[in-house]
Amino acid sequence: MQPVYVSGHRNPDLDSIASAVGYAELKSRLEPDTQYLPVRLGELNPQTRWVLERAGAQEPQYLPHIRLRACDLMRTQLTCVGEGDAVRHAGIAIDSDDYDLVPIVNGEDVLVGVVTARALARRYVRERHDTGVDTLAVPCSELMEDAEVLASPDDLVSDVGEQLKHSHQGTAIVLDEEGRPAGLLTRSDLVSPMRRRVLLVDHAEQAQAVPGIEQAEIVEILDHHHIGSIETRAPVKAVFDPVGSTATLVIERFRRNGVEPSRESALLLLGAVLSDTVILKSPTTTDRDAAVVDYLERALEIDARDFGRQMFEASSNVADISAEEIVRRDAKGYKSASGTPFLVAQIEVVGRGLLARQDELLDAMRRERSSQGVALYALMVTDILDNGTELLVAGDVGAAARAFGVEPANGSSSLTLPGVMSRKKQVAPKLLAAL
Ligand SMILES: [Mn+2]
Repeated sequence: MQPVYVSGHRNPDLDSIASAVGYAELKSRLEPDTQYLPVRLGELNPQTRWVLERAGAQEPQYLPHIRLRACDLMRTQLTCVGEGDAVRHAGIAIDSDDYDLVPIVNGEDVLVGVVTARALARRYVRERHDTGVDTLAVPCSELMEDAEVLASPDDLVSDVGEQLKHSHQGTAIVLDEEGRPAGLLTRSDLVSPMRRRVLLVDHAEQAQAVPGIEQAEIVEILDHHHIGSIETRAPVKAVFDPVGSTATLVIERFRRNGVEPSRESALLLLGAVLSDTVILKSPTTTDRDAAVVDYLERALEIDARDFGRQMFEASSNVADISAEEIVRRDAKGYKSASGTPFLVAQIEVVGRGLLARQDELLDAMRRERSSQGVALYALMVTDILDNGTELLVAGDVGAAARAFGVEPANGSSSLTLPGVMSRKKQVAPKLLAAL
């Protein structure tokens, strides 16, 4: 039986990975006859890697696509016959396996050709007729021909089918890396092929889903976003429940079923709730997210807020990134009402660690300001946990200070702006009006 892949969205975040791992664990425990396999659709972000490491959990397997592959459909019950064996053995194999051909292999079990039922019949009839001699004792190598359609286990069934259409043999031989037959695919296998199965967590948008989703069978959707563009052929259980994270829904289902998550999954899921809700502070947070965090805090015997803060600190670590890159990588250009060009960059941090590099950052900003020919270059150092921004300014600090109605500390090039988080809504408009 093929597994059910449990998949979050592309460019996976922690919630997508943790929910896939956690929900696959729960489903496997509830339905032991089905294998639920968590997968990832891309590289893990630093936050996810940090939590996986803390939890001692495995990185989920990478799933490049969910289109049907030769290995999903091929028949693995097959008899191969040695090239030196008598043709009689090929006949027996064809008869017992009910294929139209039999793979012929050398001493290393590597495919060297095929003997087809048609060739066998033709030869037998002709020689009986001509000579009255039973020819079934000659070696297979005498009757052998080249295999017309060869495939690798990962080849797409649609591609193999296309080749089979134009082949007389009507059967594809799937070879492993060493060239040994691993399975067979016949034309009749392609008539109404099965689909690979997937359970979607944390998304329901076709463009965010695993490539080939339109060919797959979606068995369930568990999500906390808006209802997206996914289409299904059959009715499926689909949940779109607006809580702070999909991990919240996963933990609620563990509890409802009286199942305790493993320690690894519990820590991953806790990280995911804290990540999506910015430690229960984002406006999307609900009481149910808080209840799940309470439960996990007790189950894991850890301080969730402290864990969350460490998680954000570890993943917002920019110590290794140069000042040039920090001031450049998320910079947006503007022109004020009076025609003054300026740039505002932003970096999200946790804690005040980055501000120790203030002089270095300001030097880089001054260089950028002159090379880009702007009047003012600002960098928002935004603390996502403390809900505030330290605005570093290269240019007329006094003018920027007046725009926000604050006083810069004596001789300082930085403004403290509590509650300011949004460049678009809280910073750019003020500078656009004031400069
Ligand atoms: Mn999410």
